[in-house]
Amino acid sequence: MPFIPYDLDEEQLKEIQLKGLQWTVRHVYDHSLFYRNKFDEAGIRPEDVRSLNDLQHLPLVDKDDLLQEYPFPLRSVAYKDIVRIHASSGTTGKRKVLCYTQKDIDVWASLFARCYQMAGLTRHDRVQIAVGYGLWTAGVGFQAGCERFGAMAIPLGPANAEMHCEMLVDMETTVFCSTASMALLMAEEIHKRNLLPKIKVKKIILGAERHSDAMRGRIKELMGVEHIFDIYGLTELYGPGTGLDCILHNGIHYWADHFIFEILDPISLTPVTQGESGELVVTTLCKEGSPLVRYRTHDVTRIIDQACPCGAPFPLHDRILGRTDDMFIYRAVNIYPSQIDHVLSRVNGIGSEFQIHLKQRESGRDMMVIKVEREAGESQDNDVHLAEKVIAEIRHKILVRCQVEIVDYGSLPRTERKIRRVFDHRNNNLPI
Ligand code: DLL
Repeated sequence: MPFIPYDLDEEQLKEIQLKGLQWTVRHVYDHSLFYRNKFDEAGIRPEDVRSLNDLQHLPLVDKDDLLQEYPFPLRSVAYKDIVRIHASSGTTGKRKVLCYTQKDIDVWASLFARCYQMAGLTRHDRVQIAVGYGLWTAGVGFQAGCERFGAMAIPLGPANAEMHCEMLVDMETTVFCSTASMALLMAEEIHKRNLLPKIKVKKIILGAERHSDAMRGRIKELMGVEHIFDIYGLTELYGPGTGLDCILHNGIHYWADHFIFEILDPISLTPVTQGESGELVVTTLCKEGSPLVRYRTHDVTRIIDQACPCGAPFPLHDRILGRTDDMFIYRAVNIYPSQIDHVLSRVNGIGSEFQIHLKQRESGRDMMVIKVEREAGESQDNDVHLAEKVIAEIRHKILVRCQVEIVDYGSLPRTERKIRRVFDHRNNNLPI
């Protein structure tokens, strides 16, 4: 199957990146007032970009720029050449709207087809798509990629559990695609209905939100699948499908012939030491409608500096570890939800689902309450001991005191979209 160019070598990749960077900078300078102003302010002209090293001199673009330029931020083509728009799934403020030319749509479908190839699908696979369609890039991204790849798309969208179960059985679905939250919801539903002997799902492709090892473990166990693949992407970068882990699961291979990924320290905005984690900053190499030059994703990851034995010529980045803007401050300590997740994942007897509630006592002192589910089948008798264990681990690993409430398995909300973990009730400071 021709989607992944296995014969590409490092030198060729660099050449493609330089050409793509030069094309992009020229394209946006000539066609977008926003970019032209930004480059002029920085004293940079397109012909100044002579090597890949010159990328670091280009100004950064942030999500505020997109909001200010609403409704067509970064637009670098005439309106008549825009064939579609998508918008981010954000819940507050103005949406981030991005525009696509026909070429953008085609490139995106081909890149997505690579993801299916990377996951080892064949044209005999039947792909049930359980992510939302519409303004969000998810549904149409999974579907166009599936059609380009040549497998059978079963386009349900989030639908309801009943319908998903029915189609999983009747269509003999082999691959299930969803958010991590939805995959958990479905895995529990299949278990509850005792459907495992009737379904043929071998692979799950999930993304759109960070998820823990505990959550993956639970999904894998309940759905009896061989592989869970992590797919990354964001609306600004076409949508889902910027890369996927291969069956060796060493990290996410990203399409470095279409994007340049930099990892910067989110405070100093300078490159981190090779292999360190930091904020992912992306530049597109052939995107026409809304190209990105050094766009701050606010997602935290690291580049994994090793060749993967699978033979794919594309570099690896780690799973998304969190977002720089997810961080909250509790009793003067900076905490990412992923740190809490990490601690919880290693305590026996609790499930994968949790919520963090930040409150303020009358004394003005902050309080953090972690609600976490007891593992399925565990008795309540052990709750006090479990809570003490979690409190001690949080104190030991994150150096803060908290309260812990152990709640029934299945009592915290499940969602088919992205799940919310942090509820900040301090000064009516909702939500994170
Ligand atoms: O969530 C695109 C997508 C849909 C990706 C379905 C994968 C599957 P947005 O709504 O623009 O687009 O949100 C993008 O979601 O910046 C990350 O913070 C988060 N995200 C996406 N994929 C992952 C992942 C879609 N695999 C934002 N792991 C990104 C962790 C992810 N976080």
